[in-house]
Amino acid sequence: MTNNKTVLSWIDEMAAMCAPDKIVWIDGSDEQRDALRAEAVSTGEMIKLNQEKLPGCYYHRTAENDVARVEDRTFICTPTKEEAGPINNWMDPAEMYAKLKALYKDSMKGRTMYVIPYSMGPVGSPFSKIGIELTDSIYVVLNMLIMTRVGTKVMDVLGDSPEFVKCLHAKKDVNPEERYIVQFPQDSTIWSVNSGYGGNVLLGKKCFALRIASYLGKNEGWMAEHMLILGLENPKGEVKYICAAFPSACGKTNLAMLIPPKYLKEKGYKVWTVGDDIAWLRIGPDGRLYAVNPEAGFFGVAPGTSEKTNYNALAATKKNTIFTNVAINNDDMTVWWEGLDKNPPENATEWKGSKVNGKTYEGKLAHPNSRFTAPAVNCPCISSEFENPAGVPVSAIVFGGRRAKCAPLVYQSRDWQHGVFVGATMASETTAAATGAVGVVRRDPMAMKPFVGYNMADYFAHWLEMGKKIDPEKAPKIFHVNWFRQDENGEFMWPGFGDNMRVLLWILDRCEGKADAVDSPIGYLPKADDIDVTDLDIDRKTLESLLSIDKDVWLEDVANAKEYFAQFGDRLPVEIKEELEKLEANLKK
Ligand code: OXD
Ligand code: MN
Repeated sequence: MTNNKTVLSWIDEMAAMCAPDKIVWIDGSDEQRDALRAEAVSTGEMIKLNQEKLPGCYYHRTAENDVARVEDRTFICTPTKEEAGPINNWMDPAEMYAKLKALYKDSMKGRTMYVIPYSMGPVGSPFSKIGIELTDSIYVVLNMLIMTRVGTKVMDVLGDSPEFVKCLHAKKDVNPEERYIVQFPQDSTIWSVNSGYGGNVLLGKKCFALRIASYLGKNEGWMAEHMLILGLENPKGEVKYICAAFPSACGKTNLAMLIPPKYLKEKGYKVWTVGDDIAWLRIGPDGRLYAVNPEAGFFGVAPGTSEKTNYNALAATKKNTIFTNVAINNDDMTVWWEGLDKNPPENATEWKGSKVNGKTYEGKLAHPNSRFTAPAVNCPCISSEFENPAGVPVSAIVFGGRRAKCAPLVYQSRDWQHGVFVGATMASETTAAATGAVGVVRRDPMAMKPFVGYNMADYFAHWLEMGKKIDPEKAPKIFHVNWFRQDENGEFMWPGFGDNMRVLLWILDRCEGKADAVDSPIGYLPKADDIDVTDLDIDRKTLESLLSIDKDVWLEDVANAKEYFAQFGDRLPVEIKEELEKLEANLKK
């Protein structure tokens, strides 16, 4: 497929270490994909689902000890510990390479090494980057074919260039004690061993598109962010784009595929999905910020996904989808998970593989982190700009988290620097609803805590730098939202889901200078009258309370943030420190 010397000598070196029986290049053709599906079914690696109800859909079960990303075994191996920063695991690169080489040695004996050339972002777009993943897992190949753009066309674009991310994955015996997910940012290299679970082995996603890409972005003047991208179309047919970052389990996929409330739908409002997890952001020739989704599919959490909660995501899983660790309905070989409907299959196989009566089974039929890998093109609301190599212009950036008491429904930062501070202080809480206690705060700057490929303090500095390069007239406005505010009884005050559109409309009105706001110690708050509550069962008092701030709660949060920032020492940009001091002073006024 290629004469690229760097590629060929790297593959030779990796093959000499892993000792596969054969090497197979993945060309991106349907024929090869179909043959691999058949082979995986013949060995039991995949199970064929009902091809009439779910055409092209397959099932895979991972090892019980291998069902999620493993943050404690994920490393950023920069030459010095300081470059990786205080919140990443670090090991000296030479030491880590030596350790892993011993694990990879002969790991593919009797197996096939697949070579997957892939593009993150539309093939050939100036936004895009190329990776090559070597893996001994057909499951990985089939997932990569959905999640990225794969094959000969990618090698054609790469040509003789040595610029690609070198990704190596060996499944080995999935020993959790010897599981490593390792990024070497300076070498554009990712080594993953002893896992077969998505986030650890689909190396284009978190490892490349966030960790390695965030490092490349810092050096090259762009950004890789844990953000959804959506387009909101108004009745005049104008579409404005919003990028939003939320920690896991805060509804990113749901917001990206939102269905507007009935009265807005009738007026002609629509939402289009560009991406549900990752955004690559670059400054365009006109000085505006543009976003591309580097992925080609959705690797979504299945439980909780239903026609009601996310019609579009569910629709996307109806063909050419891989289901991992959900339950199987043996009567018709379809899939089921908690929250799909209220009708668990009687004749089920639960995620670990036992046959059970789903109606009386006490445990979970699907693993809480069970997933679907669905092609983005299946999504009914996929944006017409999804493949646009130039990306979409970003009007607003939204940060958010789960905050029972602290953050109001929405507020706007005063300017870019303040917006960066708002992102840097992002946090989410674990809930303790039973006792009514406020949960434990986990700080998760820009939702990048598990994904930043270098020192988080330098990452804040990079955000600040980017703000200086974007045309100030055209810079996205930065907001913070909280769909999870609770009342005294621990009840959610805001309905969420499709109704979040009402908040997005205020955000876009602010971007266009059409809506008013109240200045407050934390930033600009909406007036209750400016949030459209047509057809919504919410009283004025609740709405006002959603838009209020409790200074004592905020001062506690300031103290928590101060403690968090202290770990970055002198490396923390002064601007962040200044903003924190300003906030504290405002709250004490
Ligand atoms: C995540 C994911 O864990 O997208 O954030 O899978
Ligand atoms: Mn994610």
